[in-house]
Amino acid sequence: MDDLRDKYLTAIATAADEATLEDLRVAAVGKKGEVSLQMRELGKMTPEERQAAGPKLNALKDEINSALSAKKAALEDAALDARLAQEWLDVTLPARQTPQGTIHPVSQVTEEVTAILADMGFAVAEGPQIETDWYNFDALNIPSHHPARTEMDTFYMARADGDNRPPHVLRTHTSPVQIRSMQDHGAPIRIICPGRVYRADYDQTHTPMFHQVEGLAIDKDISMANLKWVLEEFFSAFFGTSVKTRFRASHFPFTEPSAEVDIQCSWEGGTVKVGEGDGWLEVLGSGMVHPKVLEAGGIDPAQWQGFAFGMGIDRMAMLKYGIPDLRAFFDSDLRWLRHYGFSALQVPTLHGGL
Ligand code: 2NM
Repeated sequence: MDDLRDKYLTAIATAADEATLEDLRVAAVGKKGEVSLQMRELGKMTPEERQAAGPKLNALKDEINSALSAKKAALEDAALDARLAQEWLDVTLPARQTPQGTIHPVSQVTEEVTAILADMGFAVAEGPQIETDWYNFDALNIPSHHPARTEMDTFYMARADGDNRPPHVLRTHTSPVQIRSMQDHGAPIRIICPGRVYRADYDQTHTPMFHQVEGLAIDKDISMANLKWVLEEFFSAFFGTSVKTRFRASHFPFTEPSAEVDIQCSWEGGTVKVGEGDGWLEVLGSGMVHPKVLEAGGIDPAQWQGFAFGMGIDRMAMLKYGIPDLRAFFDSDLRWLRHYGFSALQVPTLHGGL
């Protein structure tokens, strides 16, 4: 019996992990363990022999059980110590600094433009940036051979070989949102669509992603005169001074007639000032929505008519806030952002800042 005691107490003391300990428990005091088997032998003994052996076996079983639980506790302590040594954390260290950004000029100007036009009764509409070529081109009366449709100008979404479904594109203007809005809400309608648009173009004055806001007003008797009033009112509110406009005849597939709009400016010492002088700056395209475009939007051109316009937000931000280089807009340079960006307190309210 002393052999058994030495064997198990030594093995328990040197066990490396809890699995080994469990194996030892089963082998010694489990149902068919060595100590248990010896206890079963007690039944075959004489009362005298049993008097001598019984208490010793019970004591051995107790001793092994306490050695097992003591070792188990020791192994758990060691595991916890090892984990604490690994996962220590110095809570007295100074907090890591998160760089503080600002409101980007594009966001600021989008808010300003939206606030002014919303005050004139235009609702904001949004839509997908990945469009079908139907919404981006066909619905806008852009013919299938038009250069704007080529991969030179438009980003086409990748296609698996043999997939002959009509292609998807990154929208090249926000007009598809206006088609969707006409289909969803019908006429009359007054909306603006601000958002990101994409064209395969990158140089001093073009980035492959830029921002646009387009306006649309459809009713029974909307005319170019309404367009002119809205735009002059808009530019004066946006630049904070009365701004003259000049309409020049132009051509777009989605409007007829079409006009490009210039705003009054002066050019002095290399800087442009809007609302003074006798120079002109082209900032916007517009016109009366083409009957085919109304039809694509599910609106009857025999009953309804209206104007649409589109302008570049990035360009408006450069003009209003004197930002010289367009490409710096999308560099995510914190120093640039701290110089040209805005604080939350400068977000426009029509009653204050504008
Ligand atoms: C422009 C110029 C002229 C325009 C047309 C439409 C629509 F969908 F209603 F037909 N939205 N925007 C439009 C018209 C846009 O951007 C230079």
